[in-house]
Amino acid sequence: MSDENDKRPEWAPKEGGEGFTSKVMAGVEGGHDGMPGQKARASRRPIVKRKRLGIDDYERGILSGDRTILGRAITLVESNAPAHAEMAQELLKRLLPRAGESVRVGITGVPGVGKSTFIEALGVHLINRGHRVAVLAVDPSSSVTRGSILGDKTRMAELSRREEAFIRPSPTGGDLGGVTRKSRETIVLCEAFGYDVVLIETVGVGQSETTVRSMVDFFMLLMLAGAGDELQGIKKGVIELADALVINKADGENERAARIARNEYTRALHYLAPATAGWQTRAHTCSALTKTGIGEVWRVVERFCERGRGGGVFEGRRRKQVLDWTLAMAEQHVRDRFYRTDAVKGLLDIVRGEVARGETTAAVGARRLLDAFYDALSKS
Ligand SMILES: Nc1nc2c(ncn2[C@@H]2O[C@H](COP(=O)(O)OP(=O)(O)OP(=O)(O)O)[C@@H](O)[C@H]2O)c(=O)[nH]1
Ligand SMILES: [Mg+2]
Repeated sequence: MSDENDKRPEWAPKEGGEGFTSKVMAGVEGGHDGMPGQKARASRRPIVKRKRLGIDDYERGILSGDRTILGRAITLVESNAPAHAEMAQELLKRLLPRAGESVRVGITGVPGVGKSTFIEALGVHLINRGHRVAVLAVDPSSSVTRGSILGDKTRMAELSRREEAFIRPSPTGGDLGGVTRKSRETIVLCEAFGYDVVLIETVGVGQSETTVRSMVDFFMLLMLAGAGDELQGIKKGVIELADALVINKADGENERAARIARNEYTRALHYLAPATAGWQTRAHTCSALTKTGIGEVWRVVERFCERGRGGGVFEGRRRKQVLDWTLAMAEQHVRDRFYRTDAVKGLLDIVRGEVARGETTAAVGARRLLDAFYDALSKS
C-alpha cells in the first residue's frame, strides 16, 4: 500500500483532488518543489517538515494561484496563536485590495435537507459556466458535530476533483466570534486567490444562520416539502433572513408536493418584510440529486446581483456588514476584558447579591462595577 491516497483521512474519496486541503501530503516527491525527479516511494519516506513561509511567500503564492499555499494561509488566519495573528493581519491587509470581487452565497437548512448535495450540483454547474468556486462551512458547534462537517466532503466528490473548486471544512474550536472572524478572513483569501463565487454552507444550529447572513450577499434556505407541518424543523425567523427559499428533493413522487409547497410559500412570503430591500423573496424547487432546477436557482442569484449592484443595495450591505463586524469585534474585546478583570470578578458576586436582595439599585451596582473596572484599567 504505497498509494499516496492512503495518507488521506479515511473520509476523503479516493479521487479527491487538491480541494481536500486537509489531506496529509508527503513532504518530498519527485519533481516537486524543484527537487530532482526521482521515483518517490512516499509511504517509506520520512515526512519532511514543511518550509516555513514568510509573508511574501504567502502573498506570492496566493496571487499566483498556488492552492497549497492558499490552504496554509487559511490555517494561518485560523490559528489562535498571537504570533500568527500578527502575520495573518498583515497578509490580509495586503490582499484586501484584491478581494471583494465575488458573489457570496450562504446556504442553510435542516440536517439532511441536501445542502452538500446541492452545493456539489451548483458548484459543478458554475464551473462548467466558467466560474471558480470556493466552498466554506460555518459550524459554530463544530467541536460537537465535527463528524457531519467532515462527512460533507464525501458528498462533494465530483466538485472536489475539479481544479476550479476549493473546499474547506469549518474552522474548529472557539466561540462564535472566533468562527466568524476566521470565516470572514478566509473569504478575503479566497477572493484574492481568484474565486468569484463563494458558497458557505451552514448547519441550522444555534446562531449560525444569523452569522452567515451577516457575511454573504445572498442567503438561501433549503427546505423540504411534504409530511404535515411544512414549517417544522425550521427555526422561527430564519425564513425572514432568506433571499430565496429552495424546496429541494423535488424529484420522483415528491415533485408534486414540492410544487404545491413552492406556491404556498411564495404566497406566504408576500406578507413578510423582505430580507433585502427592493427584493421579493420567492420559493423555488429543485432536485440536487437529479440536478434539475439548479440553473434556475442560480439565475435567481444572478438577477439579484444585477439589481442589487445597479441600485447600490449590494455595496451598501457589504459596507454595513464590515462596519458591524468591526464594532462587534471591539465590543467583544471590551466585554471580555471587563469580565476578566480581577477587581470586577471579585465584586460581581457581591453586587449580584445586593441587587437581588434589593439593597442596591441596578444603576448603583453597575456604577460600582464600572468604577472597579476603570480603576484597574488605569493601573494596568
Ligand atoms: N431524492 C433526493 N435526495 C436528495 C436530494 N438532495 C440530497 N438528497 C439526499 O439526502 C441526503 C442528505 O443529503 P446531504 O447533502 O448530506 O444533506 P445536508 O443538508 O448537507 O446534511 P447535513 O450536512 O447533515 O446538514 C443524502 O442521502 C442525499 O443523497 C434530492 O434532491 N433528491
Ligand atoms: Mg452537509
